[in-house]
Amino acid sequence: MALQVLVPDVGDAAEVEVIEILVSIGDVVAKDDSLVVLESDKASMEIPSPEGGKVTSISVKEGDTVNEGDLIVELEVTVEASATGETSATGETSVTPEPAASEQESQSTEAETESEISQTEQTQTEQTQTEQTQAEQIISVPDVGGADEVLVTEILVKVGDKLEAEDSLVVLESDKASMEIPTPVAGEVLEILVAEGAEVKEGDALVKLLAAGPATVVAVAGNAEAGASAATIEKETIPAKPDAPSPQASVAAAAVDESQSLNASVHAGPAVRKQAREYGVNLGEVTPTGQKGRILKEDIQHFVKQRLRQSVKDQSPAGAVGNGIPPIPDLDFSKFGEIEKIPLSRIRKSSARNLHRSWVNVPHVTQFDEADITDLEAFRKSQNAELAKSGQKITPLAFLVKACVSALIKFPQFNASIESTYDNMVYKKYYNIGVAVETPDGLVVPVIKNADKKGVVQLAQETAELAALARDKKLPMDAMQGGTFSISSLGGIGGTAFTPIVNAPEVAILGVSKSKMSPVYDGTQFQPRNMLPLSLSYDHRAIDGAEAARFTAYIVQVLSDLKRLIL
Ligand code: CAO
Repeated sequence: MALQVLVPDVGDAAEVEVIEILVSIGDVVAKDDSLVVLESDKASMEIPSPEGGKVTSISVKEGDTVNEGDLIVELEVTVEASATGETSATGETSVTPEPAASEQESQSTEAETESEISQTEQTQTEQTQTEQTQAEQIISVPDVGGADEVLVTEILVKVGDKLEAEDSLVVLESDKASMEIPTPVAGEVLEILVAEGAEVKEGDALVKLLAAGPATVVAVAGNAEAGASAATIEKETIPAKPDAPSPQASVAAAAVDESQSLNASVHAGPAVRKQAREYGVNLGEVTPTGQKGRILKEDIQHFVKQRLRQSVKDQSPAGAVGNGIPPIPDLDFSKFGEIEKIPLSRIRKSSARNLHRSWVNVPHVTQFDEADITDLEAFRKSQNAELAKSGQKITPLAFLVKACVSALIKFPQFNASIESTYDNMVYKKYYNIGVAVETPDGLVVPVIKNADKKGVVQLAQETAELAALARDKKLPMDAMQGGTFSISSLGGIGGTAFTPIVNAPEVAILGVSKSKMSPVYDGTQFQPRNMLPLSLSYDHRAIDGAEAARFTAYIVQVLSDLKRLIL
């Protein structure tokens, strides 16, 4: 049987807006499953399905304004409809949501309440006209349409706020609806008597007000007829003390932070508010994209994504730095002259992160030394002359790789890593040498695997191939992994010394600067010798200074005496 679900009586609101469609055509819904969310100025409500069935058509879309009796959804019911609302002969059903019920009733009862109020007001005014011009009044939870307990999801005021009548005080939320509770009288907020997240029921105190002007209203606490749109108030007989807030009031004022007051003007449906609570999102900080400034679920998702990205950035060494290290501010350099912004390449971002991570984690020390490579250079050049026919070439780097492997075998602590827990040193029994390569996109460090098993010519060839691949952006990922020690050679460019950064979790890196002919005293006279500057940076947590001095001195020996290199 076809069943039409219509917009119910939604209290005194003439028109309400469809803010969310919760079903799609073809969905099978159970009785009481929510179909759409409607929202008036003061309340939003989910419209439940009166019966179980299949959604065959949806006659509204998000953003539509609808009136009582408008068709929302058509269902093909699977069981005989026994509508909770009024079912017409044609199967039309008008569903009455819980808050709407209270609002509906409130229409007829508000008049009664008003007349009660004015009668009481008259009596009260007569009784107190000479004694009292202001009174403290407690605003309490009204009838919330049958819901036993509702959740205080937002407190929209803070101590000291001056309110007009009908200004919203808090947002309450039941399973099916959320509603703003307005103050029925103008006045100043003296005390907030509930906390966000509290479960409250009809009659529970929400806010203490110092009513503006004479005490005009006395209502019976827990007035079952007041409805969601009119909070109940109690008049207390305590004399007004506007200039002396209670200690509790001060505490409450301190507890109400800025973010809560930001929520005062937020428009969002119950599903959105629920999602915001689940994610711990302050709706006041979310940028709304819905109609009339309404926050949508997508806005919360966007907000959460943004915050996650920001938090990653904050922890990223390339951006702001963790560990309490203040970040370097991003200045607006255009204030001082013309600028051009070019996005960083992926390689530069990644090396920036790695270098900074190493810089802040590893206590670096650099050991300097010089190797006499006069004989080595003579040998290399003679080899290159022979290799020229085959198009191959050996640079000093291949000898340096060979010398380093030899030193790593002799000093295994340089071919190791230290555990972050400081429990163990991990000694590696393989010798994979990373070689820093300059590329147009930034620094990359391809790894010569098992360098101990390769000769100088092969090492030279492999280094050249890896460098070419790196510059062509064709290095496979695994060619940059598994390094145990690194070499950074700036010798082809120049410089006398530099302090390379350890490629953690390796514990040492050898920097190589440009060799040059220097006068070296041999005990009787100065000799012209080709001297190669070396800079060994090491992780002082893993390596002692004396070991580093020995390690570097050994490399110097090996480079200075080719016979050792062969061994
Ligand atoms: N002293 C003097 N001359 C040197 C030298 C040294 N230490 N090292 C290399 N040279 C010479 C070479 O013999 C070659 O000379 P010829 O053209 O006459 O043969 C010339 O300098 C250029 O060498 P190269 O740079 O092409 O080759 P390489 O094997 O020395 O280096 C590579 C290869 C990939 C390491 C290099 O090209 C490179 O990218 N270096 C930069 C590394 C870098 O940026 N490090 C800093 C990282 S931050 O810590």
